[in-house]
Amino acid sequence: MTKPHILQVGPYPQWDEEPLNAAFDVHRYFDAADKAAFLQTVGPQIRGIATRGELGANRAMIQACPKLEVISVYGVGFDAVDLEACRERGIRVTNTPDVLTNDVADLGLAMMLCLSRGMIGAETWVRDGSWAAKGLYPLKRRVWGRRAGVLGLGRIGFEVAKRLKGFDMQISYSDTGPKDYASDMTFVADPVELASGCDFLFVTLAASAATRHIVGEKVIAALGAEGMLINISRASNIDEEALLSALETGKLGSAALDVFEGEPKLNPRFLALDNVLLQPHHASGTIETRQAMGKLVRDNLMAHFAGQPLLTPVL
Ligand code: 8YV
Repeated sequence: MTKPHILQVGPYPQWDEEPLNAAFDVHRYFDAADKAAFLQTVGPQIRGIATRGELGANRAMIQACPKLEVISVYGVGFDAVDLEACRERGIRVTNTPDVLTNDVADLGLAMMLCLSRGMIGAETWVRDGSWAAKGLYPLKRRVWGRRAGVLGLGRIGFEVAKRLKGFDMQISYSDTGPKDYASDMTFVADPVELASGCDFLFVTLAASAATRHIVGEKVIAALGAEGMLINISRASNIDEEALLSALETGKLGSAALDVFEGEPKLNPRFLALDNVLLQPHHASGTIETRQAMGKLVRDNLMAHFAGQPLLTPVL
């Protein structure tokens, strides 16, 4: 029996490549020198797309595949998939929620601790001889017992809040409405008010056109010169120009960022700042989690082509 033709938009670890190629006839979009020509050639036979959260599938790619039935996203964020284009043709969409939730929350907490306690600088202080030459490392700021805000109390935001409780922090959150599973936290409807009442603001909400720049100049100013912004969602949730300006002028104390506009080519202004922690979009980047994500991508595709229910449908 012929294997379904799949367009693979971005690279996966080798442990995913083998089973994906065993189950499907895979066409590697990311290897093509002329991607438009490649799509024109292979698009007519493509029945499924295997993509990554940050790569998605835009309308042009979807339209180049007239037989497309399903898009499987390696990641929980599906904001880079043109859902409207999928709805118009009844194309199914899946993602990989839950399997990555805890890793992403773990890295969010690690970023807060690492930046607040100055761990990157402290490592250099030891390695470059400063400790011996200059003495004690400069004092930094504590985390435990201070105030944390979570913007978006979905799967990842809830796990972040759960971890924050372990630091005896005062936790508030903002979402579309109060959550019955968060009775021990304070609901704050307005993100500006949320930011004004916390020292650490976690941005954890799913990105969409509705959330674009939800963290703008007013939220950033409300977080203020003593505040830290931690973004483990999508860059589009933050007005990056306002963020950079506030970090450069000291209107915002610091930021720990795992995602950037134009990544991996982030704005060079970030590289000149000493009040940021920069991470390469790897909040879910552990062997265990990425193996689970890759399997879920394949299992969704195989379920679709076997006429079985999708495991984690978005659309
Ligand atoms: C993924 C992410 O690891 O889950 C998402 O949406 O952005 C990351 O956690 C990434 O999409 C993999 O390419």
